[in-house]
Amino acid sequence: MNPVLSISRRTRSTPFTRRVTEAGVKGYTVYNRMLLPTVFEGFEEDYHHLKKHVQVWDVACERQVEIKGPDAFKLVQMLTPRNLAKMGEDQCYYIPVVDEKGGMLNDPVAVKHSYDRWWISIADSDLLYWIKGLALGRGLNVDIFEPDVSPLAIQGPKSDDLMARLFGEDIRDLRFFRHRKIDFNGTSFTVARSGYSVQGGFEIYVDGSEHGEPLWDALFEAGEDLNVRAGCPNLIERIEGGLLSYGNDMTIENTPYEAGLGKFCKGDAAKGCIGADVLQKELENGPKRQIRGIAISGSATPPCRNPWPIMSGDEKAGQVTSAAWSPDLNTNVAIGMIDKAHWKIGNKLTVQTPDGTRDCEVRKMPFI
Ligand code: THG
Repeated sequence: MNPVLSISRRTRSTPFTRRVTEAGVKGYTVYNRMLLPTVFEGFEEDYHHLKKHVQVWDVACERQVEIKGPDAFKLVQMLTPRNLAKMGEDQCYYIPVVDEKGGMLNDPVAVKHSYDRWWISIADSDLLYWIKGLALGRGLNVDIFEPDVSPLAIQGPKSDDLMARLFGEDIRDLRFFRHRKIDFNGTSFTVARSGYSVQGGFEIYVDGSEHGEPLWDALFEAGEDLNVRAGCPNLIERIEGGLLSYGNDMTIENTPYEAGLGKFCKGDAAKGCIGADVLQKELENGPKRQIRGIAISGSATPPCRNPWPIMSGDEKAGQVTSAAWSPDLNTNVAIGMIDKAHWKIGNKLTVQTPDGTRDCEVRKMPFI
């Protein structure tokens, strides 16, 4: 028997899990202690469909940490070196979140509703506890909790068509990483043009679990002739697109500069940020290693479950943390962290995969 994931209360189901099961989900991972589908037809079938049509993704596991109260702005700025001063009330920002040593704790999307009300749409780590701890320790006047809000992503080139059918033509005008309200069955949801693919699309923040199935059903009814399918973040597509996975491609051991997120730490980087001084030093000295794309030669590699050493002769040069066969690029694409001496684009190195040593080459990210 193949290993299976035993599902219980701890591995939380989502407002969409019943529909996802009916759609024939073939694999799950656990993310923020919640089910996250990983494959439906197959990684390659899902990939081709995502690039051509439109998919509906249960990404409820991107949980929200709501921060509400007079000190909300101050607290969110303490979390990140990204400068939030000019952020509008219709904007989302991708923000590195760091600890006092500049180590990455998460890489969420911050959704600003107003100066005193924010959602932090988190990647896979227990950020709620860090935020509550900071607020308590600094005596801030805020409420911090996980609301009953579950993102549902509409991704792929036909997302605009599908969304326009349900929510009106105006939705096409929504800009990247901006959000607005849409009406559904007499309730109102926040929707943003965002999502964990580079095919374009939207994320609907479904506020109230009871709305999950009605919204899912409406999307599938409206999109039948668009070939809408249930989908999920696709390993191949997200590596090609250079989208990072917290816990895989970077951890608390890495600074945002190492993770290649330096462009989000610019400016008079957020004086209020915990770890700002350490990051300033790292900016002056430069990181010792950094995220790179890596093309790995040969036929399809196995999945990367543990980091694979990257070698320059007998010397360790870094590690690969995500890898997949790319049908469109006709090579294995990978994401890894490479030491400064070896990180130049075009450098030829080797990588120790579970089925042997392969040649590899440092590439620009995103691949596509
Ligand atoms: N959507 C929402 N919440 C999330 C994710 C999401 N939380 C968890 C996880 N994904 C966080 N990680 C990422 C990683 C990359 C991006 C978004 C969330 C992303 N990056 C673009 C890029 O790097 O090209 C754009 C960044 C920008 O320009 O601001 O979209 O997917 N709700």
